[in-house]
Order: sequence, then C-alpha cells, then structure tokens
Amino acid sequence: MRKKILAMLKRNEDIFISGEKISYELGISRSAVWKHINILREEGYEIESMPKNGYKLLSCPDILTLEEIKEYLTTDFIGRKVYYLDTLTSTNMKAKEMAFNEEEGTIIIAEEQTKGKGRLGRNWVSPKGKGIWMSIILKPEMAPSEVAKLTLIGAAAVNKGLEEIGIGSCIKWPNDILIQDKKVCGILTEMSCELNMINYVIMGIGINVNLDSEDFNRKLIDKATSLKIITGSKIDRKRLTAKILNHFEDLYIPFKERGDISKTIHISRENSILIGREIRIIREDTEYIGQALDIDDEGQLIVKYKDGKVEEVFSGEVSIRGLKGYI
Ligand code: BT5
Repeated sequence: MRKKILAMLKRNEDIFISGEKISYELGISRSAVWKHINILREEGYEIESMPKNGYKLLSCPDILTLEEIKEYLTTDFIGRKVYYLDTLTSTNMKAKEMAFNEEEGTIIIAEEQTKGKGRLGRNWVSPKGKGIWMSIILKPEMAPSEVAKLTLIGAAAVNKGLEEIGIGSCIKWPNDILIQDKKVCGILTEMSCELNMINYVIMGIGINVNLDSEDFNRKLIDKATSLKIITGSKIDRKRLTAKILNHFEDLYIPFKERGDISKTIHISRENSILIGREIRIIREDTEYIGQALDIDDEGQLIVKYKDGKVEEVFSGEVSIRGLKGYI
C-alpha cells in the first residue's frame, strides 16, 4: 500500500494531492493514508501536508529501493525485483540463501555490509549509505566453465554506467574498475553448479561511490578511491545503480542467448589498464612476470613471459598486479 501511495505522490510531484483522493483511489481510510505518509517520512521522504490541500512530495531520500531506481531503469528483468536492506553481512551471502527460490535478475542491495566479501576470503569495506553494494541473481543455461565471462560483463557494465554519468574508468582484468590507478569497484562472481549445469550465479558488485578518505583504512588509502573523492562532489547512487543494471542486461542477453560476448570483449579491450603493461601474475604462491598483450575473444588475458612464452590466462586462477603500485 505504501508503495502505491508513494507512486501517486511521485506522479503528482510539485502539486498537492488530497488525502481524500488517495483514500478513495486506494480504498483505504484517511487515517490509514496518514499513517503510511508518516512511515514514508520516517524512511526519509520529505512530504508537505496542508489541511485543505493534502500532501505534496518535496524530496526523496538517497536510498536504493526499487521505487527510487526504477525511473532510470530500462531493463526487462535485471533489477525488476529488489530486496533492499539497511544492513547485511554480505549481499552475496544473502543472495546465495535466496537464489533457489528467486527469479533471474533479482537483486539484493544493502546500505551497509558488516562482512563484505572480496575474492579468496578477502574482505570488502562497505560503509553505510556511501556505496553501491549489490548482488544480482543469475540463472544462465550454459556450461559452468563459461561463468568467468560473466565477471567481464559485470566490469564492462560498470565501466559503461560510469561513462554515462561522465566518469571515465579503466578495467583491470578481470574484476576491478580503477580510476587514476586506484580501485573504485570490485566484482565477486560466485556460483552453485552440478557437473554440467549451473544452479545459479551470484554477481556481487561493490562500488565506492560517496566514500570519504576517512572511510578507507591506512592499508587501503593508497590503492582505493571513491567517485566522490575523484570528482569532488556527491554522486547520485540511484541513477548510477540503474544505469549499470541497464548496461548489464544489454551485455548479458546476447551472451545468455547466443554465447555472444563480443561487445563486452570490445569494452574490456578498449578500457583495459593492463594491455601493453608489465604485470605480475600470481598463481597460488608463485609469481611470474610478463607483459599483457591482449584480451582474446574468449575473454582470456594473453600474456608474454620473459622467456618469450605466450600463454592465455584464465581469469579464475590468478591475481594480477602491476610491477609498481597497485595495478
Ligand atoms: C573484489 O575482491 O574486488 C570483489 C569485491 C566484491 C564486493 C561486492 S559488494 C557486494 C557483494 N557482496 C559481497 O560480500 N561482495 C560483493 P578482491 O579482488 O579480492 O579485492 C579485495 C581487496 O580489495 C581487499 O583485500 C582489499 O585490499 C581491497 N578492498 C577492500 N575493500 C575495498 C574497497 N571498498 N575499495 C577498494 N578496495 C577495497
């Protein structure tokens, strides 16, 4: 019911709508309308009320509910169902609990994660209200070996979403987005599968949107940044969330339907921070030095080692670092 009242207020933005009209159209009492309005106010909606004129929506809170992101959303199924929570241990963990019973495209978003996860058991700093911490539930019918490519789709979607709001970024194959050589976004793809069949994939995307320098601990400050730190102003999280989901769906559909990942590969190459650079490739406990030559049509990184040997590196198996600094 509250969603319906909010939708009516949004449709009539800038004008008053009477309590009587809301109660008549929704078939509830005027005191029930009043109660819902007060709950919306508690959620952060600024609603003016005048005894004769009714209610007027003045402003909406900076929250990532479906009601708030949908005006920018152009997708068919990605992000059309949103579970929005104030706090969670990890959106990926929650998504895994829910995945069997949810449809493809459902997303879990939290304002804060108390145990945000990176890859290989690493942690992900996720302070309240300042980032986009979300997980998308996917159920592609393909071989489990194809799943690594989904990470590239996620990274390309973030890169394009940022571009649309005027922020240029680089992709550090396979799962990081960097600006000015510092990490603003990381992606964690997890899956549950049988031998030849995927049960579900969880695509976790973490973006440092409005974090301040104080939000990063001393170890992170040299290698992480946020969009706010880079641009010097607060960024609209709702718009960015929707734009990333729009691009994600655009890139995901051809891959899911025809195995076509060409557009993603094009974006990954064009915006790659690795291609042409000397890199360290860390596989388990051993480190190799080589030059990143290209990303091939299958999304693998082509590396030339010091001894001249050329190899395709599969994303699941390595960590990549620059020779100097983080990248
Ligand atoms: C990643 O791992 O980059 C994947 C991060 C995925 C986070 C999202 S948030 C929504 C969803 N739910 C989750 O629980 N996770 C996903 P990795 O490449 O392993 O990088 C982790 C490393 O990045 C850490 O060891 C830190 O050094 C650094 N780090 C931690 N928090 C960071 C942050 N907010 N920004 C930049 N770097 C960070």
